Amino acid sequence: MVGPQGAPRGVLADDWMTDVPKSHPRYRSLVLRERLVEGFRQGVVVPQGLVAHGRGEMFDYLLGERTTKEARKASRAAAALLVMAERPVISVNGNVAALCAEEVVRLSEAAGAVLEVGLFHRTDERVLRIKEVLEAHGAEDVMGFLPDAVIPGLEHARALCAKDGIFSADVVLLPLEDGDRAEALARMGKRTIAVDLNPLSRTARSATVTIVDEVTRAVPELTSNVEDFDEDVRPAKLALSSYDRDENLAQVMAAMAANLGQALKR
Ligand code: PTJ
Repeated sequence: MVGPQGAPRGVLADDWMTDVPKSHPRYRSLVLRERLVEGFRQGVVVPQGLVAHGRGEMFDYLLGERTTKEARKASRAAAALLVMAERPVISVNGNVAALCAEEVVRLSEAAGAVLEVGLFHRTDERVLRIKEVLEAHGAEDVMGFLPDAVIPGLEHARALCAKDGIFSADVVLLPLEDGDRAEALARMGKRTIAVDLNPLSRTARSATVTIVDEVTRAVPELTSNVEDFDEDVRPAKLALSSYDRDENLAQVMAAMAANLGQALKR
């Protein structure tokens, strides 16, 4: 396979990037794809990340590509976990860095959370690039480059973590993940927040709080909820106690099924 400029296999030529006109009915969705392709060109996103995004897009389509009331409720509960946490950490992978680095840095500032790069397809070069992307948006002290701890019970590279980061966190935000780390962190007694468009995924079903929403919508919503709770823990506690993960996931699936049902009637 060669690119349009005769680029060799695996190397994307400049004009693989497409200028998406704002008038395009699928503008937002196409812009997110462009961000991922750019992230891939820069060595931030792995090819598997492009596939993972496609899976997410499918579920987002069923959701109507909007933040549902269920996602808003989960986001309030997640914000509650973050404001009540002593040592919150946000784990950042390649897709998240490419899609919403700026928003993630803002969330870390609002929540007083550490940012740690945690990769499934880990190389030192990628960790460094993602760290640089976050730093370009103002992040400081990004962890993950020199891991000095291991999450017990995980056999892949995502077990590697920072002792002062994920290893000693009490609450960990895990956007776009596969489930075994969420389960392993739960075994360590940590509370976890997943952002995952797939309500059936293992992560969605094992996190303490799961926000079923597209990550570029979910992260700013979470930041504004954290800012809203500020220091007052009473409404935060209420948001957490009135949230039931499995009930919330069931409602999300019902909303997806209803959207499909509507489409069948047309
Ligand atoms: O950067 P790395 O090396 O850590 O690798 C990142 C990927 C995403 C490749 C890795 O974590 C992976 O393989 O993840 P999975 O197992 O494919 O899970 C990703 C989940 O995120 C799936 O359930 C998708 O539906 C969901 N997802 C994909 N894109 C989005 C999303 N959820 C929210 N917003 C999205 N944009």
